[in-house]
Amino acid sequence: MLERTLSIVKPDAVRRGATGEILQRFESAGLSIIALKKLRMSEELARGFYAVHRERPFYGDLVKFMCSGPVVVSVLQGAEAIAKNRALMGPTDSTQAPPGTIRGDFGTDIEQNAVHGSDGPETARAEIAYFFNASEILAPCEA
Ligand code: 3AN
Repeated sequence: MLERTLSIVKPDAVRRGATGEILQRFESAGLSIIALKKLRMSEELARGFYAVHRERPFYGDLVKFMCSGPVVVSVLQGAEAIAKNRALMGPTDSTQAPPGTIRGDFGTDIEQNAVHGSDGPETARAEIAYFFNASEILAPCEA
Protein backbone atom coordinates (compact mmCIF):
# COMPACT_ATOMS: atom_id res chain seq x y z
CA MET A 1 0.00 0.00 0.00
CA LEU A 2 1.27 3.47 -0.87
CA GLU A 3 1.96 5.24 2.43
CA ARG A 4 3.54 8.35 3.86
CA THR A 5 5.61 8.49 7.02
CA LEU A 6 7.40 11.17 9.01
CA SER A 7 11.15 10.90 9.45
CA ILE A 8 13.39 12.97 11.71
CA VAL A 9 17.18 12.92 11.52
CA LYS A 10 17.84 13.70 15.19
CA PRO A 11 20.43 16.18 16.55
CA ASP A 12 23.08 13.50 17.19
CA ALA A 13 23.07 12.32 13.57
CA VAL A 14 22.95 15.87 12.18
CA ARG A 15 25.93 16.78 14.41
CA ARG A 16 27.99 13.91 13.10
CA GLY A 17 27.34 14.85 9.48
CA ALA A 18 25.20 11.82 8.66
CA THR A 19 22.18 13.65 7.21
CA GLY A 20 23.11 13.03 3.57
CA GLU A 21 23.86 9.35 4.05
CA ILE A 22 20.64 8.76 5.97
CA LEU A 23 18.51 10.49 3.31
CA GLN A 24 20.37 8.45 0.67
CA ARG A 25 19.31 5.24 2.41
CA PHE A 26 15.65 6.25 2.17
CA GLU A 27 15.93 6.95 -1.55
CA SER A 28 17.96 3.80 -2.24
CA ALA A 29 15.19 1.80 -0.56
CA GLY A 30 12.64 3.28 -2.97
CA LEU A 31 11.18 5.93 -0.66
CA SER A 32 10.56 9.36 -2.19
CA ILE A 33 11.32 12.46 -0.13
CA ILE A 34 8.20 14.54 -0.78
CA ALA A 35 8.84 17.21 1.91
CA LEU A 36 12.00 18.28 3.69
CA LYS A 37 13.11 20.93 6.20
CA LYS A 38 15.89 21.61 8.66
CA LEU A 39 14.93 23.30 11.90
CA ARG A 40 15.84 23.63 15.54
CA MET A 41 13.00 22.37 17.70
CA SER A 42 11.81 24.65 20.49
CA GLU A 43 11.09 23.06 23.84
CA GLU A 44 7.39 23.58 23.20
CA LEU A 45 7.56 21.86 19.80
CA ALA A 46 9.50 18.88 21.20
CA ARG A 47 7.19 18.56 24.22
CA GLY A 48 4.17 18.47 21.93
CA PHE A 49 5.73 15.99 19.54
CA TYR A 50 6.55 13.54 22.33
CA ALA A 51 3.43 14.27 24.43
CA VAL A 52 2.54 10.55 24.38
CA HIS A 53 5.67 9.95 26.50
CA ARG A 54 5.06 12.81 28.97
CA GLU A 55 4.60 10.50 31.98
CA ARG A 56 7.73 8.47 31.19
CA PRO A 57 10.88 9.03 33.29
CA PHE A 58 12.98 9.82 30.19
CA TYR A 59 10.64 12.53 28.86
CA GLY A 60 12.58 15.54 30.16
CA ASP A 61 15.91 14.26 28.86
CA LEU A 62 14.37 13.30 25.54
CA VAL A 63 12.94 16.81 25.05
CA LYS A 64 16.29 18.36 25.98
CA PHE A 65 18.12 16.10 23.52
CA MET A 66 15.71 16.85 20.67
CA CYS A 67 16.28 20.59 21.21
CA SER A 68 20.07 20.26 21.47
CA GLY A 69 20.72 21.06 17.81
CA PRO A 70 19.11 21.16 14.38
CA VAL A 71 17.04 18.26 13.06
CA VAL A 72 16.10 17.35 9.50
CA VAL A 73 12.44 16.47 9.13
CA SER A 74 11.03 14.79 6.03
CA VAL A 75 7.97 13.08 4.64
CA LEU A 76 8.76 9.79 2.91
CA GLN A 77 6.36 8.21 0.46
CA GLY A 78 6.38 4.75 -1.03
CA ALA A 79 5.00 1.23 -0.84
CA GLU A 80 4.69 0.22 2.83
CA ALA A 81 6.69 3.33 3.73
CA ILE A 82 6.02 3.06 7.48
CA ALA A 83 7.32 -0.49 7.90
CA LYS A 84 10.08 0.02 5.35
CA ASN A 85 11.39 3.08 7.19
CA ARG A 86 11.27 1.27 10.54
CA ALA A 87 13.23 -1.64 9.06
CA LEU A 88 15.84 0.79 7.74
CA MET A 89 16.05 2.47 11.18
CA GLY A 90 16.42 -0.71 13.26
CA PRO A 91 15.29 -1.13 16.89
CA THR A 92 14.87 1.84 19.24
CA ASP A 93 17.94 0.96 21.30
CA SER A 94 20.95 1.65 19.08
CA THR A 95 23.07 -0.79 21.09
CA GLN A 96 20.70 -3.57 19.93
CA ALA A 97 20.54 -2.36 16.31
CA PRO A 98 22.44 -4.47 13.77
CA PRO A 99 25.11 -2.96 11.53
CA GLY A 100 23.55 -1.83 8.28
CA THR A 101 20.57 -0.26 10.04
CA ILE A 102 20.60 3.51 10.52
CA ARG A 103 20.58 3.22 14.31
CA GLY A 104 23.20 0.47 14.22
CA ASP A 105 25.49 2.64 12.12
CA PHE A 106 24.83 6.14 13.51
CA GLY A 107 23.07 5.82 16.89
CA THR A 108 24.69 5.68 20.31
CA ASP A 109 22.08 4.37 22.75
CA ILE A 110 18.32 4.25 23.36
CA GLU A 111 17.98 8.05 23.53
CA GLN A 112 20.55 9.22 21.01
CA ASN A 113 19.28 6.91 18.30
CA ALA A 114 19.83 9.01 15.16
CA VAL A 115 16.33 8.90 13.68
CA HIS A 116 12.63 8.95 14.38
CA GLY A 117 10.02 7.25 12.20
CA SER A 118 6.23 7.12 12.60
CA ASP A 119 4.97 3.84 14.05
CA GLY A 120 1.59 3.55 12.29
CA PRO A 121 -0.77 5.21 9.79
CA GLU A 122 -2.57 7.36 12.39
CA THR A 123 0.63 8.64 13.99
CA ALA A 124 2.12 9.23 10.54
CA ARG A 125 -0.82 11.46 9.60
CA ALA A 126 -0.64 13.41 12.85
CA GLU A 127 3.16 13.74 12.81
CA ILE A 128 3.24 14.90 9.18
CA ALA A 129 0.62 17.56 9.95
CA TYR A 130 2.62 18.60 13.03
CA PHE A 131 5.55 19.73 10.85
CA PHE A 132 4.21 20.41 7.36
CA ASN A 133 1.44 22.40 5.68
CA ALA A 134 -0.24 20.75 2.71
CA SER A 135 1.53 23.21 0.39
CA GLU A 136 4.96 22.00 1.60
CA ILE A 137 4.29 18.39 0.56
CA LEU A 138 5.14 17.69 -3.07
CA ALA A 139 4.07 14.73 -5.15
CA PRO A 140 7.02 12.79 -6.55
CA CYS A 141 8.11 13.85 -10.05
CA GLU A 142 6.42 11.87 -12.77
CA ALA A 143 8.36 10.11 -15.48
P1 3AN B 1 10.74 4.70 18.38
O1 3AN B 1 11.39 6.02 18.10
O2 3AN B 1 11.61 3.52 18.02
O3 3AN B 1 9.34 4.58 17.85
P2 3AN B 1 9.53 5.24 20.99
O4 3AN B 1 8.45 5.95 20.26
O5 3AN B 1 9.16 4.16 21.94
O6 3AN B 1 10.60 4.60 19.97
O7 3AN B 1 10.39 6.29 21.78
C1 3AN B 1 10.52 7.59 21.33
C2 3AN B 1 11.90 8.08 21.66
O8 3AN B 1 12.03 8.13 23.06
C3 3AN B 1 13.00 7.14 21.19
N1 3AN B 1 13.36 7.35 19.81
C4 3AN B 1 14.10 7.43 22.16
O9 3AN B 1 14.87 8.56 21.72
C5 3AN B 1 13.36 7.77 23.43
N2 3AN B 1 13.27 6.65 24.35
C6 3AN B 1 12.43 5.59 24.27
N3 3AN B 1 12.60 4.74 25.31
C7 3AN B 1 13.59 5.30 26.06
C8 3AN B 1 14.24 4.93 27.27
N4 3AN B 1 13.91 3.81 27.92
N5 3AN B 1 15.20 5.75 27.73
C9 3AN B 1 15.54 6.87 27.10
N6 3AN B 1 14.96 7.29 25.95
C10 3AN B 1 14.01 6.51 25.44
